Order: sequence, then C-alpha cells, then structure tokens
Amino acid sequence: MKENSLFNRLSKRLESLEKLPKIDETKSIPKVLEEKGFSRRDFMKWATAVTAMLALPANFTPLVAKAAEISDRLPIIWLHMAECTGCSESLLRTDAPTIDSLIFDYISLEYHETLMASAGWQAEENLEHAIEKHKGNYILMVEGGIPSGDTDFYLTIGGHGKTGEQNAKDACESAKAIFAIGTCSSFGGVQAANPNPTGAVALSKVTNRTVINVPGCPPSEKNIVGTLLHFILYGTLPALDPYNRPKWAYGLRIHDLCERRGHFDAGEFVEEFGDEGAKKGYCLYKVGCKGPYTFNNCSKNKFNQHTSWPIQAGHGCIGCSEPDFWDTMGPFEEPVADRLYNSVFGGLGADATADKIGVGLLAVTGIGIAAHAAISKFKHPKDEE
Ligand code: FSX
Ligand code: SF4
Ligand code: F3S
Repeated sequence: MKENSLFNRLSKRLESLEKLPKIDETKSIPKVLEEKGFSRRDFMKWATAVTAMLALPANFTPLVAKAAEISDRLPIIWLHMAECTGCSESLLRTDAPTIDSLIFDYISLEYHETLMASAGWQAEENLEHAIEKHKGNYILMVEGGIPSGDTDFYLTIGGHGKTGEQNAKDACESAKAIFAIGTCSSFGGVQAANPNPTGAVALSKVTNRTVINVPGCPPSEKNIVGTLLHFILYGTLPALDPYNRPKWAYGLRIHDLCERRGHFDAGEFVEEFGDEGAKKGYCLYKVGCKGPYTFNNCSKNKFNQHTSWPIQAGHGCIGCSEPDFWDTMGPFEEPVADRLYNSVFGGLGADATADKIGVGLLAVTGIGIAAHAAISKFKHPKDEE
C-alpha cells in the first residue's frame, strides 16, 4: 500500500515535469543515447542499476528511466570554487562516455565554467542571466571549498572583483535545490586543511539554505547523477545522515561493503605493500585503510566506468568522503589507533556487531578500532523545507 502511494506520487511528479519545455525540441535524451550507440536495453539495464542504488523496489525502474529521460527539463547552474576540478572530471572525462556522463553532458547545464565556451566578462554575465532567467527553478551544484571572511579575496572572480563567497551566496538564494558536489564543497576539503590559509569553508557555512552534501574527492559519477535523479523523482530532500549526505549513497561504511572484509574478520592483513598478503588480497587495515571510519558506496559504484576502486587497486581507503579527512585520517598508510567512528545507526546495531567480530580478532593481532557511536555529538541537518 505504502509502495503504491509512493509510486503514484512519483509518477504524478514526473508527469508534471514532462510538460516543461525541453532544451532542444529536436533532440531528447533517448535520442542522444541512441546516437552514441546505447540500445534501449542498455538504457533499461542502467536504469535497473540506478533504481537499486537509490534503494527503490525493482518495479520503480520505469520511473527512474523516465526521470533520466526528462532530466533535460531542469536548468542546472554549476559553480567552481577552490578545488582541482576532479569532481567535474569524475563525471565528464571518460574516454568512452557512460550513460551517466552523456546524460550530464546533455542536460540543461546553464552555466559550468569548465564546459562553457565563454570566458571573462561574457561568462560573468552568463551567470547573472542564468540566475535571473531561472530564478527559483534551477538546481545549484557547487564544486570546491569557499575562501571566506577576511581571506575571501583569495578567490576573486573576474572583472567585477566579486568573490567566490559572494557568487556562491547569490546563487544559493534563488536555487530550487542546492548540492555540494565533492568533499571540498561539502566540508572545505584540501584547502581547508590545517593551517587553512584562505579560510576555506563548506558551502553550507555561507548560506542558510539546506545543502545536500555529495562528498568524495572526487565523488563517483553515480553518486552525482543519482542525487540529481533522486531530486527529479521526489522533488524533496532525500533521507540525510548527520552530515547532510544522502543515506542511499553514504548510509554504510566502506568497511561494511568491502570485498576484503572476510580477511579482516579472519585476521589476515597486508603487513607491507607488495608482500604475500597483498598478493592474496588481504585486508589493508594495517597499512592504513580508513574504511572502518568512512561512509560511502565506492565498492558498489567503483570508478572509471566501474573498473576499480581504491581498495580493489590495493591501497586502503583514505577517508575521502569524511569531514576534515586531510587532518584527521593521516598518516594515510598507517592505522590510527583508538579513532572513534560515527555510526549512522545511532548506537549498537548491526554496525557494532560487525565490528565486535573484528575488534575481537584485532585484539589478538594487537590492533584496536574503538567502536563508539559518536552520533549524538553531531548536530542534525538544518531543516527548512
Ligand atoms: Fe578535486 Fe572537486 Fe577533491 Fe575537491 O573534487 S577531487 S579537490 S573534492 O572539489 O575537484
Ligand atoms: Fe576493507 Fe579496509 Fe575494512 Fe580491511 S579495513 S576490510 S581493507 S575497508
Ligand atoms: Fe574515497 Fe575511500 Fe572511496 S578514499 S574513493 S571513500 S574507498
């Protein structure tokens, strides 16, 4: 019954979005995909995988497919702040484009500094026009940390002498929904690492609006596109964790979804890179893996067209989707003793049970993971909508 009413609600929303004008009447997303050699079958297979990723029942697949097909109806403004552009690269620079990257290439990206042809004054004007034209209707995606306060001038953009902080504030004001793409925009990232000379902060620190964080340095293309499709489908905020990360993507720890987890539980560890254990694919905890403290779905989504992910490639997770990971997760190739991990399950649940097994064995092998649920010390997401 509950599932039926959700199905009906999402169908109704998609029907109303479908009535909005397309960017180009002569083209459509199915047509673009077909031109690039993707069959309807490939597309439906992709939609099935996205439906599972968004934790929706399999019979919602046609709705997810429809959401992707009409994703060109929503204007998107993408701002770059202080960062390396890895988030955009993660999504767009694949040698053989994926369905995710093609959709993103085609949707109505009204403003994206890396992709658009214009530069300088013209680009600045484009941003103002895009904000004005789509007031209250555009989705704002921001990549990068934001130099703020007395040191905001470190990110001064173009001839108007406007700072990145001011640009981000202005763009947030009339956005329909706001996504911080990447760890820099979500939490400050590398430029906010100690001593943070530019006073870089997260996007959520320069606006009172609710910001949905999609961290990872960079985040996977699937998490970026999934966040967009979720919004198209629901039109509301997804369930969020205490760091405003969508739970469908960041609800479980790397450690919970890790293909080497059996070796952790069995006490089989890589002692140094290149040793016998490394060749056998043993657990990377002793060479610094921060998977037990990191929430993300990398083992499911992987990177580079689903080829691999850090742990499969033989290096531990460095915690790149967690706040302040540059300062708190180092040294990257050594374990951090007694580190608390944050449990989104709010205490002793499946999470703690899984860890107790590991902790028991780790005590024998002489290492410790402190398994305390520290959730209560984090404030809950701002809830304005
Ligand atoms: Fe780079 Fe994006 Fe890291 Fe940051 O990704 S991959 S430094 S999260 O803002 O460009
Ligand atoms: Fe996987 Fe790292 Fe956990 Fe080992 S410590 S099981 S490598 S996430
Ligand atoms: Fe980042 Fe760890 Fe995934 S380093 S990419 S969260 S495996």
